[in-house]
Amino acid sequence: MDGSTARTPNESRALLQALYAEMQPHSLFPLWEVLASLVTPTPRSAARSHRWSYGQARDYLLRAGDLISAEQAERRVLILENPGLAGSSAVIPSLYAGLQLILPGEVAPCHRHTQCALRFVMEGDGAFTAVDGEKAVMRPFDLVLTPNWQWHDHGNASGQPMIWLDGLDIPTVRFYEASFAERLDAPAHSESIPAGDSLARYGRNLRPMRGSTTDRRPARQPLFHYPHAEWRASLLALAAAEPPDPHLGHAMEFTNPADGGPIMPTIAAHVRHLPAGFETRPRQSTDGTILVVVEGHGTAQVGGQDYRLEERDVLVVPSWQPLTLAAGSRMLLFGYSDRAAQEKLGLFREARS
Ligand code: GTQ
Repeated sequence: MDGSTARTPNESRALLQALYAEMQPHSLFPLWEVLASLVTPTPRSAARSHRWSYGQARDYLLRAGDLISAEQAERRVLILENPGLAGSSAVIPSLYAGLQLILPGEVAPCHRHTQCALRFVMEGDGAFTAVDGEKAVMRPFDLVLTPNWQWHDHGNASGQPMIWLDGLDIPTVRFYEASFAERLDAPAHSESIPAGDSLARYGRNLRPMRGSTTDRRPARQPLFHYPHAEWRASLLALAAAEPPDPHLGHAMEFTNPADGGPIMPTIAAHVRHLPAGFETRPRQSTDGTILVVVEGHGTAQVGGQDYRLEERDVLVVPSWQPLTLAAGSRMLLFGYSDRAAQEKLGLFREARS
């Protein structure tokens, strides 16, 4: 018997509702009620675009600096939480951003975790991050990595506060439920290797000969310091040689010298140059991106929202929201995103108009 044709639509609806109610206690649900919201034709992000004014965040961070030490806090950081992702500590669904302060004489104790991290220096000069006992002395707008499961501590022997932006894959690791972390018994790792050693060994298109006893760093992540002086010179040389890409301006990605790919397995990072007066064409991409203004000022439009951008401001651009940037003066920007993970998963897409 064909039961469905014998019923009115209202009867069918009521029977379905009764069926759902019976199934629910057994953790069973009808896909057809939710399919359209699960498999969307284009990305739907709960994340919102947002700009953090650096000056405002800095004031709050310095006030926290008066009230809690880096040692007490383990990491003294203000989280840049996306206003559309309340309670998640995430800046986009897959990534985290925070502003970390280390005052003169302080140490953020040594630990390691399965989350990988990048640091982008916002201000201060001469504090350090040590990775597996090797210090990288940090200068403004340097990029420093702490690849996953490597011991790291931070310290500041300079006379000024240092503030940097932390970019971690905390939400990605949470999604995979793969977080492990431990503290070292000592506050700092023994300093077995001279500061800057990895940069000299692996950062100049050279490496200790494979198989030699001096090939020391983990093979897959040999380099963890990308100084501002170096990336800026490369970017400006590119800018002097060619007109900008209409959608990106002049843009260069930081690479892992081991394989030429992104800097870490989950996070990609890049820098951009926009000539004064240049306006990019709109571009969408699936990788939610965090941008930092390094030099200059301008405006951004993200999915129809307008933002003014000043030096050191931080802007988050969620997945698939069209972005245009307009440079009021020559602009240099740093950005990081989850493109590295998305490319491995075959998910990354962009659209240019
Ligand atoms: O410096 O290791 O912003 O473990 C969040 C978690 C920084 C760090 C953060 C961390 C760190």
